Amino acid sequence: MKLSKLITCGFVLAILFACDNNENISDETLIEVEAKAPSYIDLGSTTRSIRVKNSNTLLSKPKSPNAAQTYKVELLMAEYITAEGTGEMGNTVFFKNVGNKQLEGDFVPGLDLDGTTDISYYVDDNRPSADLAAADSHNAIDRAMSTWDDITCSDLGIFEVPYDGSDTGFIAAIFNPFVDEDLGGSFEYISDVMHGGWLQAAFFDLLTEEGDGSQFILGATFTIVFTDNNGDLIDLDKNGKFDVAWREVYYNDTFEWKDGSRFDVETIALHESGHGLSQAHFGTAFLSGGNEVLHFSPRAVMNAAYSGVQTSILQTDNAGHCSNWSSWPKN
Ligand SMILES: [Ca+2]
Ligand SMILES: [Ca+2]
Ligand SMILES: [Zn+2]
Repeated sequence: MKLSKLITCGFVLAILFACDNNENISDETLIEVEAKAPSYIDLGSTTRSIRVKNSNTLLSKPKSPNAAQTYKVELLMAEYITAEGTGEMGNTVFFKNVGNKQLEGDFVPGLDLDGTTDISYYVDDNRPSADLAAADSHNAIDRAMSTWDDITCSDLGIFEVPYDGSDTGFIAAIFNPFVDEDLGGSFEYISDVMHGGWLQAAFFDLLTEEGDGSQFILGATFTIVFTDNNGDLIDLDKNGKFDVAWREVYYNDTFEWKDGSRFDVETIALHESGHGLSQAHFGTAFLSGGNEVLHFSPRAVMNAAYSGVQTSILQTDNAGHCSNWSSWPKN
């Protein structure tokens, strides 16, 4: 090994492993991959009025207990995770031109469309992957939601809205005019975190400026936020984050999905549900010479690329979750 390479390796490995012996990649040059700046995709106006029953929020009081309330919402952003061998790293895409104010979103107590500060989720079995029975994917997503619910610093009371066969997906409905196939969907609120199922390449291609997103995006979580009558986004609790109405998760059926091995549904569902619960990507990525494989330091569920089956929460995931949720619903 040349001295220069030795120095480079030693330096990078010192960051990565604090000089631990690492037999697997110690002989490779690791190059830090800089996170890309968020991109902006123009889908035109995504603002829609939605009608929600049984919701009593700070924005709308029902005249009678069961009266439907009207809210204005729109698509703010998406975060996507990539397959590890593609050399591409996950990124954030904005659909609302917010200039330099690229703020993220967060749930607000008192703006609960399901009428409770507990976190509801739904799994739409209408869009299964080509590779697994809908029940197997559904169970994997249930396990992922339970894993987040089991974190002891928070009390989210995560509960499932039972699948009822209805045509769900605000995001699917928003993207429908831009693709040839019918994505289904409806401009409706179903739950705080909605797992909308598996979609084809054309949908994921729309998530990158180059139109090639389906080649490396495994899954994406979309943040839908409240907007006022002027079309301005709301930050009712003034915490510097746009107020989230709900989030939707979609999985890329271009890849082969598995239950327990690459690409593992529970692993990606755990990552996407982390976004569903307002966590951003975490960890510095390194590319090892020659094989386009990304390594992360520290390893976390919220790393921006898939790097093997990971169905438990790691330290930084736990810390990020707790800083966001430990005082919920008192913010
Ligand atoms: Ca809720
Ligand atoms: Ca806010
Ligand atoms: Zn992600």
